[in-house]
Amino acid sequence: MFIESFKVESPNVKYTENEIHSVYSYETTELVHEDRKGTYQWIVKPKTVKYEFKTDIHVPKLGVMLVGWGGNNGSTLTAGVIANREGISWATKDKVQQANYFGSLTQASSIRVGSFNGEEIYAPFKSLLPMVNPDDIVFGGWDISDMNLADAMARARVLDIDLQKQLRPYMESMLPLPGIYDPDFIAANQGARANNVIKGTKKEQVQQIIKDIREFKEQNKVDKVVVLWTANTERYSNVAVVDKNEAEISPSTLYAIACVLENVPFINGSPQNTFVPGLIDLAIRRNCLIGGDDFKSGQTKMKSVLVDFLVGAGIKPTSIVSYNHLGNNDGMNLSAPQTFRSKEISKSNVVDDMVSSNGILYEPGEHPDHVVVIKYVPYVADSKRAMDEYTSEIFLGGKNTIVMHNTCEDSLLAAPIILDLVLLAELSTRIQLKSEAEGKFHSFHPVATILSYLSKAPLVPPGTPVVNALSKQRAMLENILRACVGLAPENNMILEYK
Ligand code: NAI
Ligand code: DG6
Repeated sequence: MFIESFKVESPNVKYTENEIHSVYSYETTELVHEDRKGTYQWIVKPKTVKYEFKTDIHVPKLGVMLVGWGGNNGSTLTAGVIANREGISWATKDKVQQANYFGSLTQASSIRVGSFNGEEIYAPFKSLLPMVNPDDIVFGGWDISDMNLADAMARARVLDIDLQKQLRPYMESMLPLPGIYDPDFIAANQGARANNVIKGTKKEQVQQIIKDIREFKEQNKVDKVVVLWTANTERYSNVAVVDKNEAEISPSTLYAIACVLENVPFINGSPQNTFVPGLIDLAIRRNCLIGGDDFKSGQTKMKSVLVDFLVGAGIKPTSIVSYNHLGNNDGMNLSAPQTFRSKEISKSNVVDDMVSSNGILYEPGEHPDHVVVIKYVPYVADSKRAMDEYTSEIFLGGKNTIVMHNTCEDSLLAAPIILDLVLLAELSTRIQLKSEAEGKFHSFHPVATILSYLSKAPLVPPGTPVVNALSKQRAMLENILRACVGLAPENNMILEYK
């Protein structure tokens, strides 16, 4: 059964005018590694740590500024939110289609609340805590191409034409602000669209971005802004210093610096190393949320499910070959070796945690062969083809090969993920916590691991394990939000019926 909402009643949870306060018992383990007369032994000690969570329930008016607003993702997301807000429907060759938020974890997925009369009860994910309604987001942002958003939507060739016609009046007046352009960081083939760029030194460019954010906030009367990079994939950068105007500082890092200085959350949807060590330090010092990297939309999402299943079932993946072809501007940009390399790295590291979790299947340091190929084929436009071959060793030396072929508009997968990223980033800035050992409430660590489910290469604070397995990432996110309303983690034990 599906219910729309619920309220928790518990001595551990208090709802006030301003916040939800919960007291939470975190059941965990402490590991001790003991040397007993030359024989090492692992001792596992269950332990309970008391936490308190405080969630501010005032949902702000949210502004979202996209870097690369006029790209396929940026224009598709903006169009999709307007279509939902305006309740637009349109004719396709199959039926009359209503706008929806399918593909968004927060808007279109559910959580299990419990059992009632022998039936499982589910509620919308978004009913867990007060969240911004995506229909109310004000969009803005930057693009090195000056095309208005209606024309950008047409250029993207993603949405049905009847929908585009209805959206055009809403989007024609939306103009991206000039962006920071450095041809050294993206493919040379992008030069033709760079007609809307910020001049000046790197320091001046950062100052301009700060000014843009302030003006956007003021003009649109929004309470909070989140900035998200959905611009071209850049090549990896080396470490450098802004004040010296050093060439190695990428545009994405400059936007991120501006955001951190302005205490505006910044999320990186592309694979490059925007978050260089100095920037991570700055974000930690200023307690400003940063998150990324690279949207986990299709092939990688599948991989982080399938390899988790195989390794979890005691089956040994030995070769993973992932081939893609696509014909959108992202594909064109990725046809250059340096930008491809950034994507190759982020697509290739996604099975490491699963492989290292099973020492029965893999020797220390052993890895499956893992190859990623991306080709640019203009004709297929945004409709990306992803073909994957997984070969595994099974019982008694047998081999099992699974082949998948996926065809899908890339931007229709990415847009709802962008939405989740900004909604969850905003929500997480309203949550405070403290453990029994801590005197004062504090926010989550500024490096937002809570966003891992949505990222191909989750950025984590130094010394924190990286989790790629999709089910673990979802459980982490859901269980943290459940803790904020005093609900136990979903353990799937269903002991009531045993
Ligand atoms: P796109 O090429 O259509 O859009 C990127 C936009 O960024 C373009 O309009 C371009 O003019 C603009 N741009 C480039 N450099 C800029 C800068 N420095 N400042 C401001 N604007 C700039 O690409 P698309 O398809 O929208 O993808 C965007 C990014 O998201 C790419 O890096 C892609 O790899 C990444 N991504 C996409 C996924 C998907 O499923 N669509 C999944 C994972 C990542
Ligand atoms: C080629 O794969 C283009 C990329 O930008 C991808 O479309 C994007 O990173 C999505 O990747 P995945 O692996 O999540 O489907």
